[in-house]
Amino acid sequence: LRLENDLRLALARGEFELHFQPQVDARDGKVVGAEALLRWQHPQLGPQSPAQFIQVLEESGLIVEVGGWVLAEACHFCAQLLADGLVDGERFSLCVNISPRQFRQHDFVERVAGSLRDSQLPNAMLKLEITEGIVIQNIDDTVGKMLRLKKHGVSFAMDDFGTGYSSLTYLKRLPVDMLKIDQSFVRDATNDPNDAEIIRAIVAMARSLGLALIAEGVEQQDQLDFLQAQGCHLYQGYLFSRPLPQEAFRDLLGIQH
Ligand code: G
Ligand code: G
Ligand code: MN
Ligand code: NA
Repeated sequence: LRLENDLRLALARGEFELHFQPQVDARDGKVVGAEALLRWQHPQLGPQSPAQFIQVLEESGLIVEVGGWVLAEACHFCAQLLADGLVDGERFSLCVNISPRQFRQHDFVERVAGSLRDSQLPNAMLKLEITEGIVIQNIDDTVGKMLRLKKHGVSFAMDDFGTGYSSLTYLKRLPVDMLKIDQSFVRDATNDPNDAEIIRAIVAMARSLGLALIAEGVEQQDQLDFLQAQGCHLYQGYLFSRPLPQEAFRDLLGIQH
């Protein structure tokens, strides 16, 4: 309850910020996207990890307000990158994590459309990361909202893929555009044959369903080599870059140019 109250105050006091982790196409080394990741700078305790507080936001319902702030802030930041000529509007995607409770809001579609309108970010640059947790609640409602957003030009990535139900039935019904291979499989891909096999299966699945694919949590060259050999080309992980504060992310794009 103490944490919940601190989080409420954090929003009011502007203690949240967003970091951005680059997503790289290894074929030409270009930064083709970024995932917005929530950070909380507590005035006394210093940086707090979302791993510790996302669940409290979700359970208290505060995630609706905080998630709204994340969307607005991320869209605004990305629109500025575009205006400054630092990203290619045709190739760069802004990825924003959406929690189940946030997605279930009856006006979720309108809220997303509102953030896009206010920021003037081209709709096609926004990609929403959802988890299987969202789907299990109510598949018809989920598909309905996704289709309405896709009509606006927004796309979807299935986050942490392989860790939830990963039912093929769900995947076939869901209008997702991209699968994100969970970092737990990437971590042991080069020394656990089961994880290597799971990755092969996910790559095959993405290919047969015509979905884009990105691997998360790539930290080592041998992991990258393995994934590339399987035919995965997009990466997000410490091998390329940690999540960066806004200024550092801008600098990275500037160097690339
Ligand atoms: O950011 P890591 O850097 O520590 O994130 C930890 C967890 O918090 C991950 O599961 C990530 O998806 C989640 N997370 C980070 N930022 C956000 C956000 O803006 N919204 C939601 N719903 N989850 C987030
Ligand atoms: O659940 P989700 O996939 O949204 O969370 C992304 C999380 O993964 C964030 O906490 C981010 O900081 C973390 N992350 C990104 N790249 C790496 C990496 O190479 N290694 C590890 N251990 N974590 C990573
Ligand atoms: Mn994510
Ligand atoms: Na993930």
